[in-house]
Amino acid sequence: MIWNETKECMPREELRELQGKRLRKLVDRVYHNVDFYRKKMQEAGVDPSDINSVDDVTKLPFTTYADLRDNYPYGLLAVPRQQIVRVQASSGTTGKPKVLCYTRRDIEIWSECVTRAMSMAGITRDDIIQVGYGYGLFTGGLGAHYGAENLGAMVIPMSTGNTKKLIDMMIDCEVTAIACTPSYLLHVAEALEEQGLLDKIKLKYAICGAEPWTDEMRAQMEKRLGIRAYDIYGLTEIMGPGVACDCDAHRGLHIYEDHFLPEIIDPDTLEQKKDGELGELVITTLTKEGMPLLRYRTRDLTSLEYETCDCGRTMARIQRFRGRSDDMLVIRGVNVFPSQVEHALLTVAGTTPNYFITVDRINNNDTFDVAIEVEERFFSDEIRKLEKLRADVEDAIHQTVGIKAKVKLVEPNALPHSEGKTKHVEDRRKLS
Ligand code: DLL
Repeated sequence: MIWNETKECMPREELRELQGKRLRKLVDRVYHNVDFYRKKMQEAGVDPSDINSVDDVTKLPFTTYADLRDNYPYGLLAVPRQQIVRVQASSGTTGKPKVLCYTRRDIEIWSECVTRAMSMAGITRDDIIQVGYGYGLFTGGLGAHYGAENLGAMVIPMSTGNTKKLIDMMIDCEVTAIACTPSYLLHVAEALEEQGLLDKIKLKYAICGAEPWTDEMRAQMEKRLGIRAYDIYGLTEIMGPGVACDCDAHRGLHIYEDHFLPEIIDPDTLEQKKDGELGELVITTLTKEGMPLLRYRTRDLTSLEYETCDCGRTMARIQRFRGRSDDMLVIRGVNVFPSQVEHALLTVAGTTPNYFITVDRINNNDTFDVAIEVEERFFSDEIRKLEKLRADVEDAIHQTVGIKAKVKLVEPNALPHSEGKTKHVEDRRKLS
């Protein structure tokens, strides 16, 4: 079903006009209300009156994740603080999270985008949907929740961390749809198989995202669970889940272009790429009130296709993600920067900054291993001390990053060293 046909199937010329109108208003708003943007535009020699259509977007300055961090927490607000009704956040490269502030209208638009995504997946008000994304600062839980309620479906706010309860309620409450990370859904499928409960579930749809996944994973979950699975994309900085979602045609994720203006750029030259060419996805938030962003560099590498889809939607389609242009890892749906791990290690006495992270996907679960060189003396000490150090390091990483790593302590010089840039990460997951 198409939730908002007028918008989702709008002829492209009309859409471009709408985008142009919204872009003009947005630029005017940020220029007059956000010091950061006024300064940036002045430095770039652009005045709001220079923006007359979507094509003029290239005149505008980019916004990066570092800009958000430097203006933490309220520096980029475009409305008085009193108009903000919600804050969400996600982890950053250092201790400070990226914080996003929403007005009531922002929450309404976010909910509608998630509702559009759920409708695209075939979910209706008759469905019973379990939300298995984390509730809290992470946008997954509350984002999916509000979208499902807006649709009129019945929502079970499971959050994460209790698979047994999720399975019990899935069966008892006759759950028909689930929203969670793809790797977690495969974990649930395994648990159902092991317990011989597959024929007790009524599940029909899954809407999965927050981490990269593949067509093979989709095929597996569809076959094992007897469902249809859809991909949902989003990021905290822009809004949360529901920036884009794939339809039955599975030809890419439709981005809701009436709210988000996408571009693909070359991450080195910052020049716009042509339709269909691979590059970094950049998004301008056309309608956001609380913390609108001009040309936000997502760091996600992909391409855009514009021709009308078999489903009738005219909105551009984001193609398979090919990774990121920075060093951020998404492990079990959580954003992890190697610098955060380094940060955590430095808080534990006896460790050195020589570490190596290995990420893999085994039985559809992400593994997160950290090897770290520690001072020689620990190896001549009692085992108990070494074990205590290992537990302290695991604890420090968990506190900083939010997920558990398996830590291995190694002797000085056991890890590869280089004279140039030291490689700290190996991601063995085959996702593209
Ligand atoms: O992961 C929002 C979200 C929640 C999306 C639930 C979908 C479902 P962040 O924690 O800020 O927000 O992480 C955003 O995760 O830049 C991508 O690198 C990655 N990502 C998110 N969805 C997908 C997806 C949420 N469907 C970062 N496919 C993004 C591939 C994804 N990568």
